[in-house]
Amino acid sequence: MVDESAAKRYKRKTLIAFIVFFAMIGIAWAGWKWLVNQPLDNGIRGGIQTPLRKVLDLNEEVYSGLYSTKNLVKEYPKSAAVKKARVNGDVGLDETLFDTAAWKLQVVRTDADTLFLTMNDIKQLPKIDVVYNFKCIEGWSQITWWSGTRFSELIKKYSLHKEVQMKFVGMNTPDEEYYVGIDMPSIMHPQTLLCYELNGKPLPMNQGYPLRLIIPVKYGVKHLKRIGTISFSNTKPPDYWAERGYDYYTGL
Ligand SMILES: Nc1nc2c(c(=O)[nH]1)N[C@H]1C(S)=C(S)[C@@H](COP(=O)(O)O)O[C@H]1N2
Ligand SMILES: [Mo]
Repeated sequence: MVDESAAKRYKRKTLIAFIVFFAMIGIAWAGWKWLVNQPLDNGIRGGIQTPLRKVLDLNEEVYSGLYSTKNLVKEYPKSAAVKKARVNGDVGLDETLFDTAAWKLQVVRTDADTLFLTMNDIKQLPKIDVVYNFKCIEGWSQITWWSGTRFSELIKKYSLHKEVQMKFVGMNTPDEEYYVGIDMPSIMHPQTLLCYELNGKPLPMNQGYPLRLIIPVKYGVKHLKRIGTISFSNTKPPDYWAERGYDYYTGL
């Protein structure tokens, strides 16, 4: 008698456990189904579902809000810099298509008149060195020594007052294959350089000759090599790696 009811209870419990178990699987499956069926955000390649993108955007807002331009990235003595800096990423750097002699930096002003600057124009601006720990998102870092002029000197020298009121700066390689978007506080940061020297010598071709961006407050992806065009906008300019699923700001 006693055994029988115990067995019955046991059977019922097992049944309930099974029902709950399968219900959970059902819920998880339905949730997953829902997520994967959500529209993708506008990424070119690895686009992600909009609910996931919303979480990423929220993270970005939190971090860019915490980030302060008053903070300087740690600097090192020149002697601490690597003699042979690692080369990474060659999008937009096809040498066979690049006319070194014809290169000019194009600065597109908001009223649509474009400045064309030579390397000589840029070298007239105050020159500084920045020695810092360059970090790539792929998981390597190294201390490197760069020289050039602060981005903010360009703004000052060419009276880009209207432009600096904008929220973002966009940069492209001359062939427009690689491009980045940078928030104004980061591009105006005192350690952000229009850079033309590495270890005291002109930039090598594969590291962005004649002019590249050095932006210590960001990961490597934002350090566009071989600047062709600079533009200003209130909306996020297209960004090569953001379109491939990376965080837009990639701040440190
Ligand atoms: N034009 C261009 N700039 C670029 C890239 C690229 O592929 N093309 N890669 C970026 C990435 S991911 C990194 S880590 C740095 C590497 O700079 P380095 O080659 O001087 O080490 O350049 C950035 N700038
Ligand atoms: Mo990188």
